[in-house]
Amino acid sequence: MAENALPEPPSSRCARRTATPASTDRWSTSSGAATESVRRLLRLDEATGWLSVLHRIDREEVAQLRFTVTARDRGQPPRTDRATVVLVVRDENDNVPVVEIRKIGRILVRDGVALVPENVLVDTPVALVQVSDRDQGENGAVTCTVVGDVPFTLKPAGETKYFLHTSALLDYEATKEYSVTIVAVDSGSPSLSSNSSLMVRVVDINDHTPTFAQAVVEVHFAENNQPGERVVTVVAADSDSGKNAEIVYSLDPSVTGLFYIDADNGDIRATGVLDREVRERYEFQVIARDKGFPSLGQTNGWIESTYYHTSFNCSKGLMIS
Ligand SMILES: [Ca+2]
Ligand SMILES: [Ca+2]
Ligand SMILES: [Ca+2]
Ligand SMILES: [Ca+2]
Repeated sequence: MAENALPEPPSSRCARRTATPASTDRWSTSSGAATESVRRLLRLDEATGWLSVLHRIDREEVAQLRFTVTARDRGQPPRTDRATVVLVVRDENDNVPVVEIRKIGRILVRDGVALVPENVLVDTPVALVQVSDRDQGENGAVTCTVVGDVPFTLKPAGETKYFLHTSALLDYEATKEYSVTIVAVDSGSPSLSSNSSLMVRVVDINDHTPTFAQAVVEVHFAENNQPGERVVTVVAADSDSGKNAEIVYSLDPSVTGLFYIDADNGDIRATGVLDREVRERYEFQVIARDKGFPSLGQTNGWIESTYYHTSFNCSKGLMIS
């Protein structure tokens, strides 16, 4: 009989009489391990021997019922006969596929979010996708696919497992997160499907060095300045994020004592009073470093320096850049 058959419509009668009514006037099921389920789910018409369902039977709970029917006549002494009935519940496709997304390797996956460093190679597995479907046969055979234009793809890793791989390089500076939708479809007719989502957050790696807008800047600065007067401000940019983009400025040691720089904002100031007659030109480098660190030891000491060549002319005239 079919799973989920409605209780007791005439068409759902599922058992045949095991003896002719003429020779029978009483039916009963025998006691045994299955009795409780049998009595809960089935009804036997003692007069006719028709067996019908009392409740919908869920094959995923009860796949088969086996019981004995006894026919007894009214003679004295009564004579009986017994038949074993095996009722196999035919599967209906009534369960949608279930997808579970789990951690794999060193990629963190928690609460539907995977944290994937931007420097992973193409074809890196980022999550394990486990599928299940409680139905039987084709009704429980599940196929998974990734939908949409995302740099991830599924590769089968057994009948019920897939690895979610990267299919292109990631770049945190271009795209910081992806919503990956996985559709699971069973092979039932009609088929059932379910959608699951994994949010992939791309983790920044320190892969950009700070850069100055100009490689060389010439500044004309008036002599007889105030000590500590600002000469110029240099600014470098870094495309990374957080610490990977925080910049520390420093000066070439050759001008230590003559000029100093604010490590955070790039203001370069003259320490003392400059005298053009003593020296009229200073040329030195400015260094910008970011505060990035290697991620998981995959790169080695990503502290980059960028040199900024700066010339200062001390002149009576004022600053011309
Ligand atoms: Ca199914
Ligand atoms: Ca089913
Ligand atoms: Ca950086
Ligand atoms: Ca980066």
